[in-house]
Amino acid sequence: MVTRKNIMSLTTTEQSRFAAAFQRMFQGGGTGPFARMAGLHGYPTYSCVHGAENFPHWHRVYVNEFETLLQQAHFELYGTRDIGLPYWAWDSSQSTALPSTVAAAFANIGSRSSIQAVMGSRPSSRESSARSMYDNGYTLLDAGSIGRHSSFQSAVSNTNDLLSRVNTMSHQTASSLLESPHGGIHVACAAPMSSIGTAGWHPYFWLHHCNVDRIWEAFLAGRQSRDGSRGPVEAQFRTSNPTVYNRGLAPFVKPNGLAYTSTDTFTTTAFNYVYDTLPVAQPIPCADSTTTGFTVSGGPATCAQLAGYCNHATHGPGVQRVCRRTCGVCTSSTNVREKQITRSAEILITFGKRSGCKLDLTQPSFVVHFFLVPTGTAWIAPGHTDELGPATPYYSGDGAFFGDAKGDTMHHAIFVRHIAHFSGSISDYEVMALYDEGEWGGTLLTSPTFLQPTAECDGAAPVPDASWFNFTSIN
Ligand SMILES: [Cu+2]
Repeated sequence: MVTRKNIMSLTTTEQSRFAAAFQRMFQGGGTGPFARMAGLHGYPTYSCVHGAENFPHWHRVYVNEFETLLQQAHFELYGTRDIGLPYWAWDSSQSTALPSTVAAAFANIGSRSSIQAVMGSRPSSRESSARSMYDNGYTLLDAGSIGRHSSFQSAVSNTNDLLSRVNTMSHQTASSLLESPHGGIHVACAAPMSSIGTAGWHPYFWLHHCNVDRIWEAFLAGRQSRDGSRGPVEAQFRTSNPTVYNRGLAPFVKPNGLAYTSTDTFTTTAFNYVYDTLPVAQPIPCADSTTTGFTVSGGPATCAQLAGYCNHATHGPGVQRVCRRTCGVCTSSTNVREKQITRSAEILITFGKRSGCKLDLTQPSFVVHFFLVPTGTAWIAPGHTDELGPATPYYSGDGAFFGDAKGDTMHHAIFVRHIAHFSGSISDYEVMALYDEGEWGGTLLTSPTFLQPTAECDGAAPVPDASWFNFTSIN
């Protein structure tokens, strides 16, 4: 049994051994362990499961297969398989950084020569995101940039909502509420993490999905503590969605040669690992004062110190946007984010259409930002993602669509989900949406011109209207 640990809590020796074993997986290029695992998610094999209730189950097996190969590499180097895949605890504060040893090991993975060596051959023009990764390589975003992305902040907030009700949530709700912030983290990490086809080739993918699995484990443990065992939560999946429950988690097979199905995945000990700790719901911290990007009197500016600058008439819109984004949420002494809308009721806003003109996974990733505007109120749409934050009037957060420019055309009806807090009755509000293409610093569009034509739309691009938004009470 191995223990999966927070990557920030690894000892110096554990850090360097993980980094060395991870790098060793790149040996063998296009047929080596890393390429075999990365290629299973999207390009070139597209085996991943998204938008279905067995999303956590398929990824649990997938991440464990990667861990097994990591253990093999560790064995070749150190003569022991005693290493668990570390997780990136993006759900809690101060967790978007990596230890310097690991960061150094990851630094050159995206360089053009490195990515071309591990991919082995150039993707066809049909695979536009994979080809772009091969031709250009990529730069890993630093932790601060990822942490400031609105999708990251919404993912943390929505995951906290999930964690606050792990004992009572149904299997289906938990699965879909986990997938949505999971996609937000993908989008916040930018290309190639933001495309289904290329995400597996990004080193953060493995640490991210380890944490997604850990959050799922917190849900299973929460239901177990209420129900006395994991039987009832599994029975809920089996009886309400038998087709998906019984579906093989291809291409993975058990040691006995039979296909894994969801029933094999309800404990981690069956896969020979445990987590050091499981996440619990916690208050959302304000942006760290050191990440405001400003200095006052030679030191990092706190939000309280910045307030005077933010309101200064001579500072341009760029400064003011950053101020609103990083500091609009601070209360000076407690450093705790204030919810703009009273937390008296919560709903799930679902964006997407189940029939007719709809999205599919060939759609590139994007973000939908939701505003709950009291009916009859004049509303001026913000023009830039920098203007978005909990202090933006009527802003309730966002949901990320994690798709791909090209690739699997078999799956459909992927939905963006967002939990909104509001007071009164939802019928007193109008939901407004703005769209952006998901990269840091984007222009906000009132109409998503980047949506791709789909067959269901008779070859036209879908145009979302009010019928694309659904509300479900989750109280
Ligand atoms: Cu993912």
